[in-house]
Amino acid sequence: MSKRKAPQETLNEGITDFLIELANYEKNVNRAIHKYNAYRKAAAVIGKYPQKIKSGTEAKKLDGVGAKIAEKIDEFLTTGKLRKLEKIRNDDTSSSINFLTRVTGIGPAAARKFFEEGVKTLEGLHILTFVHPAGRRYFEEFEKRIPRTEMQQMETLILRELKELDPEYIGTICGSYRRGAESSGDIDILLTHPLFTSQSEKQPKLLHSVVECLESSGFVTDTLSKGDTKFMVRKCRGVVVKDEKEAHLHRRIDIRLIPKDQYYCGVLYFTGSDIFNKNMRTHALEKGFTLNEYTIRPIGVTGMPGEPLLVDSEKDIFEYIQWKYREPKDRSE
Ligand code: DCP
Ligand code: MG
Repeated sequence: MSKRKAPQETLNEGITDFLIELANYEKNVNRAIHKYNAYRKAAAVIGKYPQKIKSGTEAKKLDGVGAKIAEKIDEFLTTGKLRKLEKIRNDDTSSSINFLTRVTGIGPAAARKFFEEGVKTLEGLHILTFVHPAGRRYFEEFEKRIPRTEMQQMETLILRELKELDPEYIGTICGSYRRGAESSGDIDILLTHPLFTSQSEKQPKLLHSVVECLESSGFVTDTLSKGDTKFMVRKCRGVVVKDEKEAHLHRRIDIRLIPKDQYYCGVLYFTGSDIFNKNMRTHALEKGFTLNEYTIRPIGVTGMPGEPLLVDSEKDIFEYIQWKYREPKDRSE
């Protein structure tokens, strides 16, 4: 998963940018996840709105834009800025914590702890040995979006390596790329293999051999963590890019090995978007199911979730909850 949501290029870019900045502030500095969700949701609907918004009242007609956000939109449209944001940007605590959360490996809680211990800058971070060196070394490179053409090349390269290693592997590049985005923050790869199910023994070797293969071909240069299902590696050498400067950039690759029977719940979840996932989970609950990144389970009369249902495709999940199937490109919210 990438650390930052990049600003979307739309008609209402100015508005969606400030909403996303406010969302990140609420998440990283205040740890106010509901406010974060509200800003993200508003940014998503406004991002999809086909006209240039001229007033808060106009925006308020959209589902997800309330009175307070409408007021901010008015302020932004009339003055070209937002006092609240100016204040946040000038505040030492907020800007330092926000900054620290941009480093791979540092979440909001750790960022606050570092800040309280006096670490405010990347320089300060260099003395912290427990932040993974790659998270610091490639800090700036990881903030650069990956163009779709490069994503496509990496997809081809990775799927080819998988096939050569063992044709039984199934791999999907999820995330914003699968939703058709013109650029992505990272590469989210989900892997499975028929030998690995939630009932079988763990198969860490299935993941390790893929990573080793990508390492030995020089594609992957650093590995962030070697757990048995979660995994982070990166690099983009061996990829032809338009801009020479981009040929040397390191990219974040997030690889996860998932049991075969949970694969499609995983693919659905990691395809996102996060807002779409939330809406789908809410709909599932209304229909009496609990859905997460691993399983879909019916909720019984006692209110307890039952056994996971059999899932053999994303479509199965939509069918269980009686929701019309949506192609990945239509899953922004
Ligand atoms: N996800 C989620 N809730 C979260 C984090 C992630 O539902 N809190 C899911 C939906 C995301 C997917 O995981 O689409 C991948 O996470 P990313 O952060 O990589 O998001 P994207 O791939 O959508 O965007 P980007 O292009 O910035 O990587
Ligand atoms: Mg991503």
